[in-house]
Amino acid sequence: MTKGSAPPDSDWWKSAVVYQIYPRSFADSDGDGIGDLRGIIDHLDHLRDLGVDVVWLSPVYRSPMDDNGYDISDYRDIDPLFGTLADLDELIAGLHERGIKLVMDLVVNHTSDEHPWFLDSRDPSSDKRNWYWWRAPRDGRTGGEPGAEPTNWGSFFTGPGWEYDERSGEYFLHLFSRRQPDLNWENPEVRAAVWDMMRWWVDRGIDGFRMDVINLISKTVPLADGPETPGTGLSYDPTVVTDGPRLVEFLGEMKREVLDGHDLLTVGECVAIDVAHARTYTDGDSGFLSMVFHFEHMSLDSGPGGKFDVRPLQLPDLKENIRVWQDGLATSGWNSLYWNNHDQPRIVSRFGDDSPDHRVTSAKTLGTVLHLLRGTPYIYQGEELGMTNQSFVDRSQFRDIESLGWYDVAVGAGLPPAVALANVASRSRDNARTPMQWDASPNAGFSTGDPWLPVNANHDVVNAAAAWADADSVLHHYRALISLRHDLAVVREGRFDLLLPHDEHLFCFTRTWGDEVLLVLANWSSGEIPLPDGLPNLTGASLLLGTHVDGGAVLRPWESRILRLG
Ligand code: TEU
Repeated sequence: MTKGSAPPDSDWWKSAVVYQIYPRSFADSDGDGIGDLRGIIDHLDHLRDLGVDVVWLSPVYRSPMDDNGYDISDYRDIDPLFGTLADLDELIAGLHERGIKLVMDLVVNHTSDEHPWFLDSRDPSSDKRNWYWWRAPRDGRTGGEPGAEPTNWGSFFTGPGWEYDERSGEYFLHLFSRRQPDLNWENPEVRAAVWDMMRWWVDRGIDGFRMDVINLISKTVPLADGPETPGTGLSYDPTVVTDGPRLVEFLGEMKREVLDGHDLLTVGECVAIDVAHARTYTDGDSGFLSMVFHFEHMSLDSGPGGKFDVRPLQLPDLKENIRVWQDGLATSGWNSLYWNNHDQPRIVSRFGDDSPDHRVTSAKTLGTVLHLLRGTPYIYQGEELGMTNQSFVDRSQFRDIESLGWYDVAVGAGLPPAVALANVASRSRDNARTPMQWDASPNAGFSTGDPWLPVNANHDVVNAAAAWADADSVLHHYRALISLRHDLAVVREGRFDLLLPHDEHLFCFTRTWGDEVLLVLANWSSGEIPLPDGLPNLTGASLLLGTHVDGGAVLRPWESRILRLG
C-alpha cells in the first residue's frame, strides 16, 4: 500500500507516521536567528522524502513567548516572528501537495496574560471575569502573603499556581507560568469561543489538533487543597488537577461541536494519565480523540522529585510499561508512540549511547523498537538524524522557563548549584530545542543570523546533508521503518507480545497478524550479547531490517533486527 492510496477513512492516522516541528528551531528564513514558517516551506521535500504522513506544528500563533508560544494572545493570527497567515496557508498547500497533512497545536487550558479575554477579565466588573479562575485570598490571610493562595496547588513550572492581583485583591490560577492564566471551562461561553476558533482552523484546511494538557481543563469545583508534596509547602500532585469530573462531557461537546464529520487526527496531551482513562478517551466507538500522549515511559528514569530528579533507567521497567500500554489499548483505543518531543531531552543521549562509537546504531535501534510497536509513531525534528543533547555548563545557557524555574528553586532550597546544573543539563527541554542541523556550515544551515539557542557543536558530523548522502545513516533507517509501516499490516495492526521481560539488556517482542509473525531483537547496551534461550525458532527467518547486515549468534552493541519468522 503506497502512501495516500488507502481509501479515505476516519482511522487514517492508524497507518500514519507524524513528524513534529518546533518552529522556533527548525529553519530560519529571514536571518533573525529564530525559525519560521518560510523556513519550514523551504524544507518540505525533506519531509516528503523521509516519507512522513503528517506534520504536527507546535504553536506559531501570536504570543509574547513567555513559554515559546504555548502562551497565546491571538488564536487566529500568526506571530510575526514566525510569519503570516498567508505563509501558513502556503504551508498547508505545500504539505497537501506532497500528500502530507497538517496538525495544529491547540493550547486552550490557558491563554497568555496578554490575550484580550484575560485583559478584560482583570476588571472585576467585566463579563469576562468568569472566563478565568479568580479567587479571594485564603480565609484569614492577607493577599500577596506566602500561604494566602486560595489552594496549595503548585505550578508545573515550580512555585505557587496562583498569582495575586493587587488591583482586584484576588488571585488568578495558572498551572504553568504566571503569564499563562488557566481558562475556566465551567463557563459555557469559554467553550463556545474555543469551538468557534477550532472550526475556523478546520475551515482553513488543517487536518487535526494536538491538544495541549487537555486533561487539565476540568477542575474539581469547589477548588480544594491537594496532598502536600513533602518539603515544598505546596501540592505538586498532578492528579489533583487531571481528568476532572466534567472532562468527558467537555470532550463530548468538542466532538459534537467541531470534530464530527471531519476525519481529523486528534491527539490529547494528558498529564499523569493512566491506561483506563486513555481507553475511555480514545475508544473507537464511545471515545472522543484518536489517541493521547501519556508520560509514564518518560518518568521511569526520574525519582519522586520529578523530571529533574535524575535516576538511571531500568530496561525491564520500560519494557513492562510499554507492555501495559500495548496490551491496555489492544482492543479498544489507540496508542501514540514517542521517545522525543519539545519537552523531553534527546532520546539517544537519554536511553541510548550518544558516544561516537554507538550514536548511530543506538539511534537506529531506539527507532526500530518504537516504530515496530502498535500505534501511531511520532518523530521529533532531528530524531531522524540522531541529534543529541547539548552540553550545558552554565545556568546562563538555558532559555526554558521550566528549567530555569526548577534550577532557581532547587538552589534556593539548598541544592548545590553544580548538582542542580547537572540535573537540569541532562533533562532540560532546551536539549530538544537546539537548532535543526541541516548541514556542517557554521550555524548548521539553520540561520544566517545568530541562533536563539546555540547550535550543537557536533553538527559538523550530525546533519541532514551528511545523512542523506550516507545510505547507512539513521535517516535512511527511519525511512525504511516508515515504509515498513506503510507496507505491512502486521506492523500497523499486529498483536504485540513481549519476550524476556526481565532481561536487563535485551528488548525483544513479536508482532502477529494472521499467520505472519515479526520478531524484533534489540540489544539495549554498549556490549555484545549472545542470542539467549527463550526466543522463537529462527530457522527460516528472514531479515527485514537490521542495524547490521550479517546475522549471527551474537548481537553487537546496540544491534537490532526485524525478522519475519518462517
Ligand atoms: O506540556 C505539558 C507538560 O506537562 C510539560 O510541560 C511538562 O511539564 C514537562 O515539561 C514534561 O515533562 C505542554 C507543552 O508541551 C509544553 O511545551 C508547555 O510548556 C506546557 O504544556 C504549557 O502549555
